[in-house]
Amino acid sequence: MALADFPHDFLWGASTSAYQYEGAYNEDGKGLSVQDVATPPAGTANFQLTSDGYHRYPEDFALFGEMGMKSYRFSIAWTRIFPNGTGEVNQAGLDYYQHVLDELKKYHIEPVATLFHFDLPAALQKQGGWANRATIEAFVNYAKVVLDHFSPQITYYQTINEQNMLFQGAVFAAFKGHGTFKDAVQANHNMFVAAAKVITYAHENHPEIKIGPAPNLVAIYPLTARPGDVLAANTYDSIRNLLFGDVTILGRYNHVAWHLFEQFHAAPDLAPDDMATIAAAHPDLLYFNYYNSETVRAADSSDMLPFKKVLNPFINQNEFGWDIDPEGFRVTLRQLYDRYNLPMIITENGLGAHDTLTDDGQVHDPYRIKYLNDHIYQMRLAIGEGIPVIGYHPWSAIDLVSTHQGFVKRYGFIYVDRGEENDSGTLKRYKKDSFAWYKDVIAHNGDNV
Ligand code: BGP
Repeated sequence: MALADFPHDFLWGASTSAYQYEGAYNEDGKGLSVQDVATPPAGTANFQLTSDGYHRYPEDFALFGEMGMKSYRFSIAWTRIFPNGTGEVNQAGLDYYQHVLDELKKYHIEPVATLFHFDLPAALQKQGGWANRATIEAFVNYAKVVLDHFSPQITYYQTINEQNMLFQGAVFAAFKGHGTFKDAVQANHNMFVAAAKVITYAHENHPEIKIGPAPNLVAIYPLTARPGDVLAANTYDSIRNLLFGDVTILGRYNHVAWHLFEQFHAAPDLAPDDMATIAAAHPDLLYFNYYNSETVRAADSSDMLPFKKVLNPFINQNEFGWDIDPEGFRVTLRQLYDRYNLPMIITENGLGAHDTLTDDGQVHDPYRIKYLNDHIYQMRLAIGEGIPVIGYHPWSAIDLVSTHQGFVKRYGFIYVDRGEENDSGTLKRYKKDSFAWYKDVIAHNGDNV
């Protein structure tokens, strides 16, 4: 079978997020986010300086332009716009992102913006965070300001990055005694309502906008063909993956997830209009992040949940223990298109590794090239099957601080010298081997993969 061509206007991009890339955590009126006040794991970098993108984006975007990037997926820091989450707009924050857009325009790079990427204003967290319904209105208010201010400059928006990972984090925290399962479910529900309101507002006021959620989605396999393992995989898929597309796109909770919440006496409290609000919002696109697949077996009596995550004996892991599964990417693309029938943009996909800068300023990262190449190949096969993937944004455009494992877990096409984990280093930028490779892929519109 001949390989399909990528669409001529395919968005070959790359991705970052504000709190991981910008630094300048307290400059120009920015308020503190939950990331700024969190204690990072011992010995790993915090989010105060990161790649210093706040000051160095012109230099970085010139490199993005050199790579030929067609689009750039980044996030807007809520705390730059509303330092405390609500209240007065911080004009300097809006101005900063205007400069970002102006600079991208120089290189004809399409902005793909996330409204909320893990960086809730700390002031809102103090009042209960997403479990407090007041956060819904705060988010909608912030999003309206952003959408109105930057329209029509930004077409592609995601509402919430990896809501499902936020939910999973809250569930695991609850099982360790921090908060309750019910709070986690309620916070998750409130995010659904907030995102729905923003989607509807965008459509009513800025019809050019293409907006949707950005969950982290994976292929889920049963460890064996034993029916109990298959059932466990089915349950896990419903709650870990499908719940997020189902509520946001289909406008309903799937039964498996809802039943599980009820079993734990944790079904969310619904305000009278909530489900109508959710059902009224129709995302234009499904954006999603794909890194790996996951494998589960049936739970035994000591397990809290009706599935247990296990290693897949047929799949290699990266040095941080994440499964590497390009075919799982195609499984996921097929499953999502079957269920939701929406065009898709990949907002993250990538390999975290310890890279080495050689004395002559090179970074040889064949492992990253292989990972990305294999995933792009599967995406190309999926497009050949008629699945409408319209953009791809590897994580990450440039090195930045990992969510949990510091600066040494690098993902970028561009190496940033941060010295040792907790030094600022020189912050000098170096092109990795993967930079030239991705430049070539883009120049050939993917027909060399
Ligand atoms: C996703 C997040 C990103 C990024 C990425 C890699 O979950 O959306 O913000 O951090 O994963 O994960 P990590 O940094 O933990 O390796």
